Amino acid sequence: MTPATRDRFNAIRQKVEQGGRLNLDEGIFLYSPEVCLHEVGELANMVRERINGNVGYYNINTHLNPTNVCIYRCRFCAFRSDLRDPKGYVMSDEQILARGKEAVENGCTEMHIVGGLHHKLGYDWYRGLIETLHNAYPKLHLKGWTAVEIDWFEFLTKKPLKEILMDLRSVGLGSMPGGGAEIFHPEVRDQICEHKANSHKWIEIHQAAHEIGLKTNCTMLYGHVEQPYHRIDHLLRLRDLQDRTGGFQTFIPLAFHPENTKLSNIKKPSALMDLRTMAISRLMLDNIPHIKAYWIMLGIGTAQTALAYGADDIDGTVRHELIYHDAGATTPEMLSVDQIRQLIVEAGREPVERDTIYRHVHRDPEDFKNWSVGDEVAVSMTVS
Ligand code: V47
Repeated sequence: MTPATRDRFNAIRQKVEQGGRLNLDEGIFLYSPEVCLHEVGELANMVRERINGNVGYYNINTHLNPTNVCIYRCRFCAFRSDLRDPKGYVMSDEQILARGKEAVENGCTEMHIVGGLHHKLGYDWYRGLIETLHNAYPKLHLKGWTAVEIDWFEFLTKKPLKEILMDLRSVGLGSMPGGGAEIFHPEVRDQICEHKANSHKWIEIHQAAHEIGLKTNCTMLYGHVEQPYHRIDHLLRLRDLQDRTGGFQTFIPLAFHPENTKLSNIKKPSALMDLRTMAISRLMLDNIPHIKAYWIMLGIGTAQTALAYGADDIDGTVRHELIYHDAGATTPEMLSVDQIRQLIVEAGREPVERDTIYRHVHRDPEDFKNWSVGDEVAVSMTVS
């Protein structure tokens, strides 16, 4: 680093060590290639250990994408289909229930449910799917429907957001995933997904969820047409909502996968960019307890490394993931529990199984499928 860059970085280091909050300019500065990535990582690791100690969290989960038919044509998406495209599908109740059965038989605590906005299916179909699964498998946590879907339900039902969210919760929705956030800034959003819920709507929906006590996650899709300014602006909007509600559990930076998308001319971000984004996210989001290195998207090696660059969670064992695999992800379709624990151990962290809302999961050593939840995991958000 040049002396001027070193001085500026040292001032940031001091601020972070004292529990100070980084601003827009400081965040953008950390993206400059002349700022040593490994020092940014070391700083993020300090914050990560302050908040989460030496733990590496994982869960045992599965995905359900009940339809890929979608009214929107987001340019980064390889998963969606037109209504009459032979690739389009809608799962039947039997298929959906079979997935629930498979999940429970494999000891899953969570099902992550997202799909497309199907032109011909009403709100009752999306609601009924949650109800059917929950009635059949009440212990399975249903983390479902992104803010983009909730926005669509608002359009379909013309009901207030909180009413919709409470209705979904009453039939078994446990929490909401963080998808659909992409990049909030309109300079970027208008280029990649101009028609869907805008940043204000996404934030309004997560705020409504938090206000009724529904926990949610948040994401950022990076590595396409955005610049560092747009990424930091995005993180600050999330930080601002978290200051107001405290309802976000984990932030997941999502690296763009270009294959089979309308942006296939763009190169996938490098592992170094992934690690830098992970570290900067940890540093900017000083009020979000967890940062997830989603191994499906990062690849196993980068996800392991990310556990030393700010991340404390690597998502789950996963099954039936389609969004990334349709876009060229070369990661396995799933990991066994032994494999996921081993990769956390290899990274020098202590593997801890959590449920979706970050409670410890205890399993009967004689019968893996017999599990119960304990206390919430410990996080320390203050600097002593
Ligand atoms: O919103 C879609 C992204 C998201 C591509 O909450 C793509 O725990 C890269 O939100 N390349 C859905 N990204 C996935 C998601 C998620 C994943 C894991 C955990 C959680 C959680 C949430 O995936 C979409 C979009 O941002 N996406 N296509 C693509 N080609």
